[in-house]
Amino acid sequence: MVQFQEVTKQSALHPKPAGLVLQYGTAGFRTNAKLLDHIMFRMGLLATLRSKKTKATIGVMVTASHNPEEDNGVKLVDPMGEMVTPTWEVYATQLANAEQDDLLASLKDIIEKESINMSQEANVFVGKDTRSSSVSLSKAVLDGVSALAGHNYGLVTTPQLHYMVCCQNTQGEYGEATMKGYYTKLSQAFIQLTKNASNCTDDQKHLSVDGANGIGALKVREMESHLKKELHISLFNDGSTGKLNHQCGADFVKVQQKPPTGMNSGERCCSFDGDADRIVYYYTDSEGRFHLLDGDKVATLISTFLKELLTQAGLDLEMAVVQTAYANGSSTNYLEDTMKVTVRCTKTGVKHLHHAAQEFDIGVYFEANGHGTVLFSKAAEEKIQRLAEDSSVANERKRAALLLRSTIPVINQTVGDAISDMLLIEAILAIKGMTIQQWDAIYSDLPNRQLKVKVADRRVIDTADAERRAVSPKGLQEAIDSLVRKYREARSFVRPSGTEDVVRVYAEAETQESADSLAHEVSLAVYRLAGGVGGEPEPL
Ligand code: G16
Repeated sequence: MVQFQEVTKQSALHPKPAGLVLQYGTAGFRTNAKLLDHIMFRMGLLATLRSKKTKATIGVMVTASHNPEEDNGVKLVDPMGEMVTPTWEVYATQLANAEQDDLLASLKDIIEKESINMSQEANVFVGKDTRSSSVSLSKAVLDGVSALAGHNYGLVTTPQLHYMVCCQNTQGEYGEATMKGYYTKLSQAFIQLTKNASNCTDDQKHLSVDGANGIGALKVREMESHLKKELHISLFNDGSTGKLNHQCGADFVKVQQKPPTGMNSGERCCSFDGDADRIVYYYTDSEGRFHLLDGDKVATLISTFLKELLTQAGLDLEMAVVQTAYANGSSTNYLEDTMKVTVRCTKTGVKHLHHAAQEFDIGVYFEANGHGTVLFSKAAEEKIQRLAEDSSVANERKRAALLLRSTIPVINQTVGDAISDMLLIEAILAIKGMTIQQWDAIYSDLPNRQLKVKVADRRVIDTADAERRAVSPKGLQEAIDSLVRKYREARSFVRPSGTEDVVRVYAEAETQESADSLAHEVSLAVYRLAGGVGGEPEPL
């Protein structure tokens, strides 16, 4: 077949280094950019097959998000803007690891297993972040789809690409599949929603944003003009001088628990990550103490706001908050015990949280690292709409229903989106007349610490119970259990990262000293029992 001849010809220009094996991880393939050319080409092929199979537009985003500048990566986006379905993650790994001579056979195998009609048209949207390697790597993706009609969006945030795919596949029902469409939808919804905030001063409308020297900085600048001064943004780490994610960005702020460089963090601030799908907030108080409001605090703020409105509207809709093992214990307790909200825990990776959130009328999902959004079921949206239009309901109920209805379009429901989350948070704070200090005071985080341990092969660690328990290597979980028993209000777990070649260690306890010491002791246990390399972890 002509198509296969073209694949053979093109793939010779994107050869696979013999013996290299890579896995479709937490958020796609991710490693040093130099190893990814053949992967990109092959993901272009796979996205084309997925498009033919689903008869819909598929997205390919070239980014390594929070990873350092020299890394890159790629993830596939399914028709409704969600992460690609797990069966196709398996195909992605299969195709990525087929040796050069076996590529065609591997491709044909997928076509056969999925009964793909190769004469079906395909459409693939491709986007990239600001990494220097993204230019040639996104070209490699396009080579993979070149025989077919691809649409290259060029520089976009990851959630913008998810949004475009969903708009395209809903024939515009979700929005217009252009950058202008994205800015217009979100900004108009934000302006409409914040009309419900009374007496908002200019100071309260001001926010400092750390763009992580990445794509989010470019895009927040573009968004600003659409906001009609309803939000005044001071942008830092805009990419003009600094390096991507270096000493800045949401991952740095969350893990280091300190403000990014180049920013005065005295007031309300937020940080995006390298592809703008995560957001964390923070401020430094008058005594110089840094306060982080991470994804758990964001989930609490949003779910409190929604729950209050549901109660006022008298709407019987089931709302849940979905978290991962990284969620601070205080947040889970607050949500369950004080707010009486259903809480679910899933494995790390927004794809897992997203699916769990879909099981509820309203699913608020956030990873502690600031990655998350809110999902409304179709039925929930319709109920809210009906109530908002019902002229017979009393004033308070009506106001709540109208507020709920205005909240929905501010949210990018396809995936976590730093720009959309920022607008939602800003609107909620304005409507509730709440300062960042009051938001922070909803509950107090248990002190915590995250560390990374280098091991020869991180796959030796296997976990269960939403990654809260290690089932291998032998003896590791017992070691963690006995270390945890030494501290008050303590908890710890370890898991292999799906985006970096490390094992992640999380610990929380009553005091920061205890959390630090527990994290260090657990790191040592990982190092000793799971084949650590590069020297034993030092105490903090
Ligand atoms: C990706 C995923 C997130 C995950 C993070 C870290 O984020 O989308 O869901 O929390 O990686 O994953 P891991 O601990 O497995 O390395 P991003 O922002 O880097 O795309």
